[in-house]
Amino acid sequence: MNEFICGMPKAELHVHIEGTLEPQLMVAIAERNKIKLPYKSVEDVRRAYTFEDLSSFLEIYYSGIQVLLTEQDFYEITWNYLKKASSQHIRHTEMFFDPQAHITRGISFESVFIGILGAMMDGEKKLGISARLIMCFQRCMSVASAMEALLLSLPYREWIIGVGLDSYEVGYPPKKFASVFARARQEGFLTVAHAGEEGPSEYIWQALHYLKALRIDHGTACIQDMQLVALLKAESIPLTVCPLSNIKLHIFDSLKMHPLKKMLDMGLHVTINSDDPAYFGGYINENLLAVQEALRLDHNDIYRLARNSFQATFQTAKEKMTLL
Ligand code: ES4
Ligand code: ZN
Repeated sequence: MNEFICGMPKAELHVHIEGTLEPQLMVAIAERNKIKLPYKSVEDVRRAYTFEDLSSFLEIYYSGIQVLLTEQDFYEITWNYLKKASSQHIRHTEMFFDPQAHITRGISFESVFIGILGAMMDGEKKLGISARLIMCFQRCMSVASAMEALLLSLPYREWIIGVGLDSYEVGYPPKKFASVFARARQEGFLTVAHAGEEGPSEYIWQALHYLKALRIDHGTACIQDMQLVALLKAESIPLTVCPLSNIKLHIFDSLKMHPLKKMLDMGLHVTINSDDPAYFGGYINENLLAVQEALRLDHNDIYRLARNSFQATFQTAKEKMTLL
């Protein structure tokens, strides 16, 4: 079973590039950029990675991001992730990045984007992995700030497949960003949104209705609302579930309590993803291995998860053929 899980081709649809910054690379980049970290060693960084909830995680995550200054830094984190992804038999990945977290620190959109794009091109050429980018707006920031990021991205539109919504969830309903998402759709971006991670199922309704999200990131709160489950099934909306993330952020008490198997059995289009692998203790294979064991998934379940991951990509039917 473990070989089957690790060796099968898969797609990853929910990973934050900034969340792949491993402690070792964080320390190395901090040294190069002459930034003083609040940690004494790599072990010290790892020890800081215990979280009570989404907010306490995001504080650490945004503080880690501060070491990223140059195009080279963005190239390196992306390249590191793509090497790791390829070693785990990920054939295709759709990666989030958080431009506002960098622009607000005085870093140009261009440095962030060009660094990431360079690694994506090398990934395609040297590793044979196909990678796409989704730009996330931070829901805790203003609509004007999101619109500013959207406008800055327009010169690079052909290399950014979609827009998403992330960061602090409770108290920040998706509805607020309807106008930004409408503009993004007009400009040709596809749309996704984090919803129903820590927040209520109502936010999933809103993401579908007001943002026209084509996929929901996390979305586990849907199981509290059977009408919503029926809609997600009827419309085949993929849910990009991140089990280790959910446990680290105490969304569920343990993997055994995770609703993934229930969601599969209800016929929902779920996929498994790593979210912020450097912070949550595992990449995609570790997530799959952990849920397989905790929820006693069989070969059929695992196969469905992998098949779902390819079906849910933003690749065209023709492009999908080349991934398998
Ligand atoms: C995130 Cl786990 C999670 N949730 C929401 N926003 C995020 N950004 C990075 N990781
Ligand atoms: Zn996420």
